[in-house]
Amino acid sequence: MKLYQYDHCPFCVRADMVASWRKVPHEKVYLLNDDEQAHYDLIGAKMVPILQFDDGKAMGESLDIVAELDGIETGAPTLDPWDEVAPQMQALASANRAVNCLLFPRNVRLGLPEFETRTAIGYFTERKEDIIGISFGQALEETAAHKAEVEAMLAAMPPLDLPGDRLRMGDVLIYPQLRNLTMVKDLAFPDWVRAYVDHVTALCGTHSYDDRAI
Ligand SMILES: N[C@@H](CCC(=O)N[C@@H](CS)C(=O)NCC(=O)O)C(=O)O
Repeated sequence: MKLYQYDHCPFCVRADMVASWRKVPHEKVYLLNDDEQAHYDLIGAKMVPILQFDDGKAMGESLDIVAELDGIETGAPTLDPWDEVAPQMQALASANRAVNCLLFPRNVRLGLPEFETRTAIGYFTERKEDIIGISFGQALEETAAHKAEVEAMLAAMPPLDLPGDRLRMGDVLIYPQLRNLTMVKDLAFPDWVRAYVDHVTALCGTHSYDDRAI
């Protein structure tokens, strides 16, 4: 089984964390962000994550992939179905543009495998600058303002309990977005967010970006 993904993609992290936590034998494959053909050849769309079975068939959509991975008999427990993270998801959505202004320009500066080529960086930059309506340079210059908005949003976010050693559906939904905020150097996380990200990172064998935050 192969799991095609981008390192920075929160939807991909959903699939990746479940595959790893449930010990599903798989190979992680990082596609170049501008390799449209590779994506189309697999699922007929420019989208990751993609799960490819050993017979060559492939599927997209992170939550469908999570359900598929959760259904595979591995001897490991299945996901805890608890998924009550709507307040936290809504909080993140309310600061969506500020989050994007922080993350998009950093995505291409962290040495991630999907941005190994100049053309991949150019492809992503053009599309994401269109979404935020300003250049990556300007977004970086405005870091202090975007950080302040995101920090205020995080400070007001209702805390989550740690999952213990059984991963919950709610963690699959919220962790990838919180983890990506570790790309932002010295972003002030409430203590519970920091503890939560560190706990789930260890539980799933994923990684944060603390060592290379910008
Ligand atoms: N509904 C999809 C959304 C996946 C998605 O938006 N993936 C992004 C990467 S974060 C993507 O592939 N975008 C197309 C692109 O980067 O060109 C899912 O849950 O899998």
